Amino acid sequence: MITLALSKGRIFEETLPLLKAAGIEVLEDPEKSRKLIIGTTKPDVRVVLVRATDVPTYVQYGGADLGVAGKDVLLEHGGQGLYQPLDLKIAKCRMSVATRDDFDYAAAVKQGSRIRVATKYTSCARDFFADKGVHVDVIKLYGSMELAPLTGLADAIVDLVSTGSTLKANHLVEVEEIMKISARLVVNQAALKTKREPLRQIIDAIASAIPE
Ligand code: PRT
Ligand code: MG
Repeated sequence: MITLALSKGRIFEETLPLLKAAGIEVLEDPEKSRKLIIGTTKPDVRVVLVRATDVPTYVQYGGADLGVAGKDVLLEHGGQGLYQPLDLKIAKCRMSVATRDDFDYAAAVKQGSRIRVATKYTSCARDFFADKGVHVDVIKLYGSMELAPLTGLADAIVDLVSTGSTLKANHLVEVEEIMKISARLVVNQAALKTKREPLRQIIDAIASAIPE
């Protein structure tokens, strides 16, 4: 049995065409069913539905043989025990610094002021500002980051941006891009040895279906 960990929402939706190319179709719609384990048209392949941030953990400890996770999630997890053979080029966005539109970020950086940064991505944020030589106090949040600059909790946030409409709706502006983000295929390193052939087949078929 091969177990693939996916998260509901955009990762699931955008992985479906890649699986189809590998001859794998899921037998249930996770938005309609409450099941957490879904069968596929390949009797020896099943999908488990987990939180996006739990995908690397499932694969690391062998709860799943492979999974799909955003680069943002993988960087925060650290990637231990994971083989990352493919950039799937799906669920694309960017990780950026954003502030209130009346906050002078460039001046704060130039003056060497301490900047308070609220984010779910504490590790990425610390690395980014350390590389720039900017002093920051990083505040860990689990969601609704946009609220932090509006309430005075923080001067800036580090969050994912795709269309920019969430920032705009909250009178925030993107002041610096940290990195481009897309989802990766991750594979348990031990499974890669014990289930070599079936995993190789799936990885190769998915590789040939990655969008440009
Ligand atoms: O939502 P939930 O709390 O269940 O979990 P999650 O947010 O971890 O999962 P999900 O499905 O929302 O995101 C899974 C992965 O999709 C992330 O890890 C990213 O790699 C990727 N991805 C791609 C995104 C976005 N685009 C994205 N736009 N993840 C989140 N967003 C959010 C962003 O955080 C912000 O709140 O969308 C909002 C911004 O979108 P725009 O279009 O308004 O700019
Ligand atoms: Mg989300």
